[in-house]
Amino acid sequence: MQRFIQANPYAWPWNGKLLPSNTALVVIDMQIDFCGPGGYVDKMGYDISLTRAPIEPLKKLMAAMRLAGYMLIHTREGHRPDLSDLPANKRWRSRQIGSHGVGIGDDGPMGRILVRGEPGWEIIPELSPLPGEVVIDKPGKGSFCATDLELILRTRGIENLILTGITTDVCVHTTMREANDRGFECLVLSDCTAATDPGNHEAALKMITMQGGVFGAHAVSKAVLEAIG
Ligand code: C5J
Repeated sequence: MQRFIQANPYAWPWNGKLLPSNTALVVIDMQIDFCGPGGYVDKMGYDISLTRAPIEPLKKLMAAMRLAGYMLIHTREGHRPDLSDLPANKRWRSRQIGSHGVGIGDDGPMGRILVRGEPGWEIIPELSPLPGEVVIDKPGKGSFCATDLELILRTRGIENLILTGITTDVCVHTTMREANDRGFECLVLSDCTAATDPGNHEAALKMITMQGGVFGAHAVSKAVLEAIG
């Protein structure tokens, strides 16, 4: 039996093979540094109400997908405490914006920004991973670069990825592009993602729909709940 999620520009996944055994929910970078007070995004002066918007829909979706037996994968962007995996240009650029030139690796109200083990680097408590769920620590924007994500997905027989989290235009898009080039079928959920700029969020979604779905498709979480319910 085929099963699809109503999505744009096509009913997803392409082949109707939507199963708990071949589909994973990926929750990208729902960390205090990106959506909590005193975190990196807050320090840069962006509005964290935007990056917090996905929290409630994600809570509902994660609960439903766990209940239905789907695999959940969480990611965290962050660097080693000695910053040996932080490219100098990434650090320099991160200091060009926001108050007092504080950037990645520097001290902030939530500890050192985007450094592993610091309070700001933690996933927000509302969306904490459950024991046994996969957590990927990534030094970059994409979730495949310098991680074992692809090995885990292939080992578990995952073909379809439902992508959520923040930010739509940066880490979600980079992960989607990396996944798409590796042959994974990607769906981005518009209400479970957000950007620090609403125009970028909309543009990032629109890009997915070009060329018949050049990177996959996008949908709202209600469509996923209906399909798996
Ligand atoms: C950014 C992310 N925007 N998680 N990281 O620097 O999108």
